[in-house]
Amino acid sequence: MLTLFKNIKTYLPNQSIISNSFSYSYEILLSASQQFASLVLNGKKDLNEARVAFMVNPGFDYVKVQWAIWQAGGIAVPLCLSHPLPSLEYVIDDTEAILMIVSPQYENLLKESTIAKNIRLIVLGKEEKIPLAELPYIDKNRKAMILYTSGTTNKPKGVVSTHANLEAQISTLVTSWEWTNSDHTLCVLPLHHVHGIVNVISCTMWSGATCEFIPEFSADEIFRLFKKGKINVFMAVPTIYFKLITYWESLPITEQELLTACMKKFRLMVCGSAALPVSVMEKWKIISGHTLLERYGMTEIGMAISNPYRGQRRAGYVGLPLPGVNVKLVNENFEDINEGDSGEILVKGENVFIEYWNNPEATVKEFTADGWFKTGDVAIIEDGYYRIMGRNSVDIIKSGGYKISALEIEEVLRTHLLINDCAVVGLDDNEWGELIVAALVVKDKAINLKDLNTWLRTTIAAYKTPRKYLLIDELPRNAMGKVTKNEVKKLFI
Ligand code: MCA
Ligand code: AMP
Repeated sequence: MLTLFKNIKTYLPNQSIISNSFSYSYEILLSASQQFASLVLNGKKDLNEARVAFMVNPGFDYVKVQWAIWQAGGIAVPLCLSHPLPSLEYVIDDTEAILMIVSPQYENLLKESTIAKNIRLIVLGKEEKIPLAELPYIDKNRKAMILYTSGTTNKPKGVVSTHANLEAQISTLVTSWEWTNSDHTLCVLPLHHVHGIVNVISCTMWSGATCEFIPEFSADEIFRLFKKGKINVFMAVPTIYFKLITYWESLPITEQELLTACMKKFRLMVCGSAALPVSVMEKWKIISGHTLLERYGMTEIGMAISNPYRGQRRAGYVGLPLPGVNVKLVNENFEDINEGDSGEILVKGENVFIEYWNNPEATVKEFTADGWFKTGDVAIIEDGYYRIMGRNSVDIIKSGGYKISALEIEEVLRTHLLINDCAVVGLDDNEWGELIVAALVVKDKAINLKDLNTWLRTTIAAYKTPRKYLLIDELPRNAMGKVTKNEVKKLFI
């Protein structure tokens, strides 16, 4: 992100951020972040890759804090705003964060915990003013960010990206999607994942463009801002496009026509994080006049494959490898496959993360001996375009664009006093992509499922909680005694 800070010098007067009805230039943003970096340094010369966790609302403050951490030499660890305390503490403990920065509304949630763990806490708005410090030199190969991703293990893993990784992820998108400083985008995504952090905010900042923020997803608010006629780039997950379509359909015809006219003037609309259903793509085309540009990415690699900005965007396909990203398909022995066969996607390039935090075993396991990252996603190439066919693991669920581990939910469910065993699976769903459901073998069939759900939400995020439960006597298993998740899915149909 060091190039980012160099780029900024050329567009200091441009409008960088609009949030909470205020507009900020790059000059203001940079100077506020440098001031804050001094506070973060707290007399030290360099944070030397110390982890700084932050729970900050989307907007000016978020970017200011993120840039301050980077300029002070720290590793930025953004926390999910909707996570309950145990999930937040998991990340804080795992990263061994030395500093925690929060928007005022999260102070009460985290205060006790930071005191108990002896972590310095900065509450925005209550920070002391200190003189501007000299900021350290940061090499590109230093670690910049840790994002937590759920996977085939029961605990989320910290994905460590360097400044060089992030720069590669951003620059390929800026070039391929032709970002310019006259672009104006709207950030509606959570900011503890690559989609919001890299594709939306960082590409905007790299280009000297404008990013407008809303505090949380709201179809009404998104359309209200679209109507102002400034926004020309929009990115979201399929569930959001689904929700926007439903909302648009509920509007009077005059309002629908007005919105369609506004959206037709956009330069680019992108969709990703989960498979875009062809029906959603087609409906969105009617509503907005745009053929959504679908792309494929992952926390560990940023974006790898994208439909073209200019050229054919094919429904049901994710396109071609982005410049600078090497992609290949392999069989289960990690050998190249024959043309026309499907295989696991492997990725190599400067965009690929360096390691899972504090987890060398997982790092070794997820790379081939010659350095290709194993995505676990299966694809096929048809007429030159990649099509995603599915995933290697049934234990990974994609719901609302979030990657969710069935194993993580099962582990928590099994700690409930009335549950003997369980199996969590994802069912195909038009709106959410997959809907999380759980089959339970219980000690007492009078178990109150509403209470169970409330209890679960005290430990894991609401978006990870099952939408449906089914009480069964026994889980379906194969001859080896392993639960057959495809059979579990059938029980719900
Ligand atoms: C929320 N709800 C859900 C989910 N999320 N139900 C099922 N599945 C979910 N995933 C439920 C809540 O529990 C709540 O239920 C109700 O929906 C409303 O909750 P709320 O949080 O208000 O939902 P929302 O605001 O309507 O959010 C929907 C959303 C959100 C905007 C689509 O899920 C979202 O922001 N998704 C984007 C995630 C994302 O950025 N993924 C990128 C990671 P109740 O009322 O019962 O409490 S992937 C990535 O970064 C890679 C690199 C990539 O390729 O991009
Ligand atoms: P995450 O780890 O949250 O970054 O999620 C990455 C995963 O999202 C990938 O491994 C894919 O399974 C899925 N994904 C991202 N983009 C797409 C897409 N366009 N189509 C299908 N799956 C996608």
